[in-house]
Amino acid sequence: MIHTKSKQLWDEAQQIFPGGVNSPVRSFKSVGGSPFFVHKGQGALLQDADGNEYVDYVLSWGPLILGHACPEVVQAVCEAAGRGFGFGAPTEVETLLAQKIRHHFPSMQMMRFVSSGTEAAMSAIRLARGYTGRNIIIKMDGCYHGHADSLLAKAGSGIATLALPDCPGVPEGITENTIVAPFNNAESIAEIFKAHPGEIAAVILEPVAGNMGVIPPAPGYLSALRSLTEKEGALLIFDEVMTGFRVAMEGCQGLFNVTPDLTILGKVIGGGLPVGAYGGRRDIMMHLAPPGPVYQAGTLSGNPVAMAAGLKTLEILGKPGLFGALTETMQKLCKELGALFARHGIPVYQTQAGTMACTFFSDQKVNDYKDAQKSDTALYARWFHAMMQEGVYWAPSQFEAAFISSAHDAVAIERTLDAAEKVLARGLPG
Ligand code: HOZ
Repeated sequence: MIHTKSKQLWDEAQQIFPGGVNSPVRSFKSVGGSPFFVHKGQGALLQDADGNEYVDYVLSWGPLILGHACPEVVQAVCEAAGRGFGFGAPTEVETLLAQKIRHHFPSMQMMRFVSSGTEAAMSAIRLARGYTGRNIIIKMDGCYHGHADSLLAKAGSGIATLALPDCPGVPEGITENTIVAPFNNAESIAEIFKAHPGEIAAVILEPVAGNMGVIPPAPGYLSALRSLTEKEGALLIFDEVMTGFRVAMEGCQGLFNVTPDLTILGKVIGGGLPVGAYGGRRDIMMHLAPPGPVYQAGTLSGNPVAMAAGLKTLEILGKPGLFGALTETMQKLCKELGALFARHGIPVYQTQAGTMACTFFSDQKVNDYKDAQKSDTALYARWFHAMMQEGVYWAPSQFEAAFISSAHDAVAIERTLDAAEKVLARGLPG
């Protein structure tokens, strides 16, 4: 593949954007090399600036569950845009999207739209602290909830010790109210509550982790967190930005039958446009301004064009049988890929949750972030580049998810498996 134009664009981008990008992972820093620049997307395919075509399993990091430029969604966006791009005033489409979401997430009795998952997570944390009058938040190692200061924290020296900043620029005073625990370890959460009685405002997690690769919850883990938080008077917050309408139409809370107090959504609910949301029990949400004292605002919140994209996406996604078919396609792809890796003697540990999946280049089970970090990231990088050269775009990091769309038809799947066979038959020499 030739990437002449992309390399020229890359040189220009690096002059004006730190690392050449507006968000880190797309820089290819995790896998080496330099990124191609996208010219357009259509269905399951991306076309780069040099005209190269790829079957896309990133799908803008999950939102495009109907594929790129889905005609019905494009039409809904154009119609909305033709009525104005935004007003800073209420519009009916906001209510329609919220009602559609609540149909699938009944725990979200009330909700608030914002413009990103980060904004939704930081707002939910503030609301949990305001509602409980407590300060400490427990998050899980390897779970990502956006880049709000209090959530950019790494584990302290012991299980119940307060967290340390995970990057410069985050004052210790901020992360002193965050405790980081291992994912899939309910005993550690019990220990933290025991060490901090009456101080924990909330436990926040991705119920299926998607930002350390895809790691499902261990049996009973989510229900144990539900029991612990209920007993201790803390809120349980499910960050379903990635898993919402990706692992199931009812998210993890429906799939695993564990109801959180607050839920954070994003990605699919915006249909590819910038939308985040947080919501939950009415008695909690009514603590938000204007009815309550907890402040949160956003000029572009509930943007009608973005709302239209999300509403049309969920209307189509909710058609009988569609989500199940998508899940089956992902299952088939994972099974076939697993057989290819086995046939070529490459140990991998595969995970799947609905329409998202991950192939850890590891010869052992991956149950938490420490396990995930034992993966052979150099081998993953060689797989990534070899597949890209064959016209398949996988996530440019071992610690991300692969996503599928309704546009990933049999042709796209066969192209993917043919590419994998070629790549693995050639080997992935170090
Ligand atoms: N954390 C994002 C996906 N889960 C990566 C976005 C980016 O850096 O491009």
